[in-house]
Amino acid sequence: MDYLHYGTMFSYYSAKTRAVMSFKRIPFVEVYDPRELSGRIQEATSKRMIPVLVAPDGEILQDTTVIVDALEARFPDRPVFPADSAMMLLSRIAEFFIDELWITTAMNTRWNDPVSKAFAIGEFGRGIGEAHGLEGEAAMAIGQRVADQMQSYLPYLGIGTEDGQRIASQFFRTATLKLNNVVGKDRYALGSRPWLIDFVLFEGYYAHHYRDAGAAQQFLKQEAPQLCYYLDALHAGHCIAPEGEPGISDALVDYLSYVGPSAAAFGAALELQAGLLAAQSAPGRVFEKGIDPVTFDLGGESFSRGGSTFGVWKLQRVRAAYQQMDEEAQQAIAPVLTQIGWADVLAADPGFRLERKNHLTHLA
Ligand SMILES: N[C@@H](CCC(=O)N[C@@H](CS)C(=O)NCC(=O)O)C(=O)O
Repeated sequence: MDYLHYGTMFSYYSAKTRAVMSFKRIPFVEVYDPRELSGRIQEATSKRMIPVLVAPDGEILQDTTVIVDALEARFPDRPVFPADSAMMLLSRIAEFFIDELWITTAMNTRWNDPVSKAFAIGEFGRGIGEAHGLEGEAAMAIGQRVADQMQSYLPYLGIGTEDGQRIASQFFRTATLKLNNVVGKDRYALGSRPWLIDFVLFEGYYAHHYRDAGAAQQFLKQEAPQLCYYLDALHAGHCIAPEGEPGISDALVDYLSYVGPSAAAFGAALELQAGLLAAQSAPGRVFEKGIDPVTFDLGGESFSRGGSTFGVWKLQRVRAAYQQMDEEAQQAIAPVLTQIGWADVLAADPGFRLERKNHLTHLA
């Protein structure tokens, strides 16, 4: 039996795990079964989220970070983790950024553009409504219901106001033009073949900006054609030759120097708030909490949005990758970390540690 990947083409996070599996040439089937998701999968993971990966032996893996870590250990051929600790650190930084902050731009593109919104509601009807065994208007009504739920997150993501939408749009456009200088045909973030950082960037663009019809898609096709080529290649990762050593280009540093400081500022602000909550919580306990909006600099403008202790766990995971590096490697990458705005947050000691056990964030 093959792996079962519970996900959809229009889901932001599913793109990361699907592309990794494709690159690794792992046989898998993508399914979306609402009964399974609300039944045994939710029971096992305490969440109703996609993607979820069910292994041939029935093991259930939830969360893209957990899934990719497990796949890399089980399928070491065509690796996606660079052996070089500095390249891995940059990949983890990008992962925090794309998973936790860049999603704001993807939700903005999808739900605050009427063309994209209409397309997404249709996709939800076809993908989710029809999976419930419904057709036509009944399927579309389910699509509308899920769409309403997704749009209820917009204020939390900082894009419920016109000002927030404008700042997120500007950040999307500037970052995208810079990334378009990094990647292209046979050109990945770290060289001639993809690594984790590329699957993460693919997640950041594929389902919303690239796949939804609308203004962002037009912008990508017209202004960022190299990036479009790259996204197509990663969608068919099994065809990519795995040769080449990773390296850091000036164009990548330029891109990271634009997005990096915003990601670090967001992470630091969330961690500060999580520290206040941790001071009132018992160690060893489940620590899954929302974090009220924090204000930070996004692409040069003041921006506010909420977060979660889960996001802080992911930030601390980046810091752990830094702490595991030997001193020589830390010193060699120090100038780049300073340039991309991550030196301080990686060196900080927040005074508490989060861990993930049984699919949930815990206070250690
Ligand atoms: N941290 C999770 C995030 C997964 C996630 O948020 N998935 C979205 C779809 S792209 C979802 O299932 N959302 C359901 C909801 O928030 O109600 C991961 O990396 O897998």
